[in-house]
This record gives sequence, structure tokens and C-alpha cells, in this order.
Amino acid sequence: MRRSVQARHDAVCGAAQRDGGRPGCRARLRVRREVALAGWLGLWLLACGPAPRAPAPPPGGPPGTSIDRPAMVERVRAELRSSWRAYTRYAWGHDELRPVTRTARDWYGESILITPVDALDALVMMGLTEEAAAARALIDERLSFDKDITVKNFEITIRVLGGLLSGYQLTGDAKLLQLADDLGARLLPVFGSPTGMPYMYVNLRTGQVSGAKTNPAEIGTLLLELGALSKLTGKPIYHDKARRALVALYARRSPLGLVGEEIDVESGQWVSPNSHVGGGIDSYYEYLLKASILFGDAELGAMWRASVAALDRYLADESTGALWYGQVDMTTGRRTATEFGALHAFLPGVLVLGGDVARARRLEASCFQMWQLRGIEPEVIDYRTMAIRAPGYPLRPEIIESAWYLRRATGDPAYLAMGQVFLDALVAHARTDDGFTVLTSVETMARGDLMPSYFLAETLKYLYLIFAPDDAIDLDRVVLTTEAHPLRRTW
Ligand code: DMJ
Repeated sequence: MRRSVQARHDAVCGAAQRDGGRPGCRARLRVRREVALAGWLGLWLLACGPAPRAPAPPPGGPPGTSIDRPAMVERVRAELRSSWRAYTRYAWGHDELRPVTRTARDWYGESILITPVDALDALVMMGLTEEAAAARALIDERLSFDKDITVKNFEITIRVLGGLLSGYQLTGDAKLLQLADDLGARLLPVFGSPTGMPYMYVNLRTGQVSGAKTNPAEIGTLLLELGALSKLTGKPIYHDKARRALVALYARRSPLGLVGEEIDVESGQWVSPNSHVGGGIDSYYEYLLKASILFGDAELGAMWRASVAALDRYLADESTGALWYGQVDMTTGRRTATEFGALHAFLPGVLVLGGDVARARRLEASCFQMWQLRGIEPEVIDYRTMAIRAPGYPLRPEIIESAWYLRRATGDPAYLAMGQVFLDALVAHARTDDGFTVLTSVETMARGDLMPSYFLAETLKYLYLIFAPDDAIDLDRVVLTTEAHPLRRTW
């Protein structure tokens, strides 16, 4: 059994984690390197701007060239291992860990094992075999969706359904697919609106739905998971419902080709015309492109191209020589705000996947400026003034995800250097004795008390991928969901 799990794992993930491995403390060397890195990256950022300058090459080569990738892989793996252990010690069987108080959080009063399910594929990919086996055994033995709880369809789809599906593909454990099928069936009532666009909430036992006013991300970020569920179970209904909802949303775009921030799924009317690429809209665009790739769906590909052209035309904004994507009215195109944040930082990665590496590089350089304002990323800034509008950092992965796509696409070692800056900042500001915790302010570095499941599923996974060999993920066959769950095309 073990051998076949390893073989499957290698097929998806390659052998990256096995060639990692030089443990041991390199602290002093690291501090010296970090000081140099900050300066190098500053020069590199300038070089990414529209008016190219030619900074003198820093002594010792461009940023990132001296980074010891296997050692960085080992550092990330060690952080995943200790974070998982903290979960097992203080929150075993619950949804999430509160690392400061060493207590557990259940989203809906009773657990649906959000952290173990979300983290399973990261444990497998990074070769934490015993930890992965423990997570899988817990899920197999205890997870049940027959609960009288009303859940958020979007969150449960991306974290739990996605985690079960990638876990199934990586381990071959048929119980995980059974659980995914059961969950998918319980979520299906959300699509019963007059427009076919999903309600926001559903009761897992009764099928009672609620939340007619919802947003593009919650409507449009379901197709990778439900489509893969269809392919793996042979039940087309999941794919068809999710695709119909995505197309219904696209059909309600404005004449400019933009979508707003809030829509009523019963009337089909927009409630908020505010258009941007941040939270509430972001992954709708991501799934147009990624679903077209995973399912070879040319119509969705055309929808993505039309959408990104509208984003580039109306949302993109230049400020002090840098590229940003702000807010506009979806109907008039009038600019309504110049805010950008941690969630917007998914866009460079998706632009890379869509083939626009030049724009992606410029936008990631802007994201990195945002990170560097306080040495770790604020949730929202105003890019005109560079003032912080929302100071929290809930351990988000998006800027790291984009750095990985760019490192892969360009081979530029500056993205390795960026990855090191990200990891060092996380360790310096967000690590506790028992896992990592959210920051409530990057201005004061005040800490909250939560290790969100996506920190293991996404933040650490993308950090690992930045330093791992390219064959860690076979992007010709694998698409990563918005929660970083790798779905492999076997159809
Ligand atoms: C994750 O749960 C997903 O990436 C989602 O699409 C939005 N953001 C969080 C992490 O920031």
C-alpha cells in the first residue's frame, strides 16, 4: 500500500521533496544574506518598472542566485511539520487551531475536519508520510457530512471538496472520493435558484438554502472541484450545474465586459456595480481560465480572454511608475477607488497562466512593494498614497503563489529571493511556539489567534513550490485550484 501511495504521489508531485534535505542551522549566514537580499530586490523592483534603468549588478550576482534551494525546501517542510504537529496537539479532530491560546475552532459548532482535509495534499507533496497517513486515517474514520449545519458553499467547496479530491488523486484512497461525492450531493441544492446561480449557504442535512445576495467569487469558483467530481464519479450533474452558474454570471457582465461585487441570484440583478479583482470577485476570473485548461473547454477560454481584456483596459492603473488594478463602476468604467490588497495578488499568477508574463512581472513587483511597506503584507492599501487601509495579515498565500508561477515561467532567481523574504517574514512575525498565527496589524505586529487551514494548504505549499524543482508539479496535466489543491487531468 505504501509503495503505491508513493508511486501516485510521485506521478503528481515528482521527486522534489526527496532531494531536499540539508538540515541544520544556517542562521548567521542567513541574516547576512537577508540584508543583501533586501537591497538587491529593491534594485530589481526598479528594473521591473516601465522606465528601465540599468542598476549595477550587485556584488555576488543578481538576487536569488546564491539561494540554496534544497535547504529552503527543508525549511518549509520543517515549518509544515511543526504547524501540523501543533494542530494535532491542541486541535486534533477540530476544524482549525488557535495557536496562541492552544485551543480549537470549529466553524459550525461541530467539526468537519477542515484543516486535515485542506492540508492532506501538502503533507503528501512534501513527503511527510506519517503525518499524511494520520490525517487520512482521521478523515476516513471520523468525517461525516450528515450534520444539521448550514455551511458556506464556496468555502466548503474550495477547502473540503477540493481537498478530498486532490487527496484521493494523490493517495488512491477510495473513501476520500466517496466522501467527496456525498458532500457534492449535499451541496447541490444551492443551484436551485431561478437563474441557476448558487445561493451562498446550504444546510448539509436538510438542503435548505439561504443567501440570495452573493458575489462572483462564490458563484464562479466551483467548477474545478465539481467538474473534477463529475469526471471521477461519472456523474455529469456536478459539472453541469457549476458550469451553468459560471456562464449565467458571465452573461450578466456589463457592456464593458466587467462584473460587479454583489448580485441577487433570484432576480439576476446586480446589487453592487463596484468592479475590481479583489475579494468577492477574484477567483471568478481565475476559474474561467483554469477550468478551460482542466476540461479543455474552449468556450470558457474565450470568456477568460474577453474578461482579462476588460480588466486590462478598465481596471489597470499606473501610479508612480507601477502597475495596479483598482476599482471602477462596471457600467461606466469610472474609477471609484485606488485600493489594492493581499487578495488582489493572485492576479500575477493567473496572468502568467494566461500567457501575459510581462504584465504579471510588473504587477508582482507592485505586490512586493506592498509587502515591503512594513516587512509583511497588509490586507489593503491605497496605491496612490501607499497608505495602509486595512492593516491585518491573515497569513494569505496569493503573493507567494504568484511568485511561484513567475519563478517557473521566467527562471528569474529574483523570485527565489522573494520567496526567502516571504518565509523569513512569516517566521519573524507570525510564528508562535505552536504553529503560525494571523496578524491583526502589520503596523504594530499585533497577533490574532488563528492558523487558517489555507496556511497549510496554500501558503506553505506555494513557498515549497518556489524552491522545489519544476517537476514537483506537472503543469501539463495538473491545475491548482484556488485553494492550491492539485487536480490531475485523467480524462
Ligand atoms: C483562500 O481560501 C483561497 O485562496 C480563496 O480563493 C481566497 N483566499 C483564501 C486565502 O487568502
